[in-house]
Amino acid sequence: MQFLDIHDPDFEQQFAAILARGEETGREVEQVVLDIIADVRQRGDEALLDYTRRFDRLAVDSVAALQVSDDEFDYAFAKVAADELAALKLAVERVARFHEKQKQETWLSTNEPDILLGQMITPLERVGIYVPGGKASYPSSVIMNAVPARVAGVGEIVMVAPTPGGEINPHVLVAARLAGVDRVFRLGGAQAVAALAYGTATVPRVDKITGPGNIYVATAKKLVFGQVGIDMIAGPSEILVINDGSGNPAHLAADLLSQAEHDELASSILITTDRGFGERVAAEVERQLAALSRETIARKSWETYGAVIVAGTLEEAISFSNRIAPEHLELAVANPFGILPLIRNAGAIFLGHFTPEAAGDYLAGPNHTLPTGGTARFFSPLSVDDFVKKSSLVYFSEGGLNRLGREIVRIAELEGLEAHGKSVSVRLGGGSGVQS
Ligand code: HSO
Ligand code: ZN
Repeated sequence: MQFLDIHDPDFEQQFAAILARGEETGREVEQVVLDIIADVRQRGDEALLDYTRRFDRLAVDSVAALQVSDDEFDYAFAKVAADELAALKLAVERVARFHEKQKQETWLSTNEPDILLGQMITPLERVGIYVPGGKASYPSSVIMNAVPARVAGVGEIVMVAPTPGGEINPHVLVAARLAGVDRVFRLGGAQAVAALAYGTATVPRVDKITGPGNIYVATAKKLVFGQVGIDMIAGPSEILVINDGSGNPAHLAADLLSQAEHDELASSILITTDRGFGERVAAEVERQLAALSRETIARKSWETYGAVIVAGTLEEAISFSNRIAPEHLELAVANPFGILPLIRNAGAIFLGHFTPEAAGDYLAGPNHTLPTGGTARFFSPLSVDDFVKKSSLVYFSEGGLNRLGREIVRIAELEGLEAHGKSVSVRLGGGSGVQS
């Protein structure tokens, strides 16, 4: 952890390493992924079986056998405790309710005579959700990806998850069912992304792929973009906490660690106007770290990419935050709503001393798939918008075309596009325009 002062002449330099995290480029990864995509396009299911045997140590003789059966779903439900099921159900309900509010309606404006203009909203037909295997296999991420798709009205939600050795996390399956996932395949890595992007005999081609994954998955998503839509390329998670000396250092230390435990590359930063408070938080982090089950990951993250920064004023802290554009921003100050209008860039904003980020990670309602690495400057959280598309609607009656036709022809002429102009002028000037 670095203990920094924003007024230190070396501050920018000291902070640079934290900003640069996770920036290593994966040229070799890209080549490996390109080869896998080409192979899946060419050999389809056969290639999927080969890679799944090789990378996931799972040997079956058809991709259909990789699809999770109803019996397996039943078995998963039987394994999940009643209170766990209740918590997951509550999360699905709350996340669905929040995302319902994001829905946009098709509209048609009629405020001009003879002309109707509008925008039609159509859900995507089929989407694919990637769920990582291993330690980052989170039921909450299944909910955060599938629920907005369902609320948007997506026709079919296909989920893929690597299952080394065949084991699939029962909570992930239960979350998938509760959130409205239609089919689950035990597939992962670049091969799963390629299968969803291009389709194979067994895996259906989707219109968009969302969900987090390792560097191979992220690279594959980038490479298939254009063939399909993708959500965003998520980098390592981060939190920035703005503090004015109010609140409890132990609480803020716990918040910083909740992000640090995700990943060695995660970054947790406190910026406070109160040096003494900052010191107490740093000491608390040390104390709490020792008791964490994921101490090794959290400690590595905190030591490498953690920081406590002392700022002169809250305004200074806020302008630093706006520059960082954090994925998660906690306003751990006495009057969070008072400073909210000054915040410009942040994926999700948690207001006040009783709103730990974890509330938003799980069930407050908003999505936990958020722009990372400063991309909150121009990206938004995953939402219903990611699962619909818009079509523009244009209707001119004959009167409408007569009214605007001359100007259309003018612009066509100035662009030297004669046929464009003619497609209008042949219709202008009286009668129905229909030649008999
Ligand atoms: N904080 C993570 C999401 C998550 N937390 C999943 C717990 N499970 C990235 O925003
Ligand atoms: Zn989290």
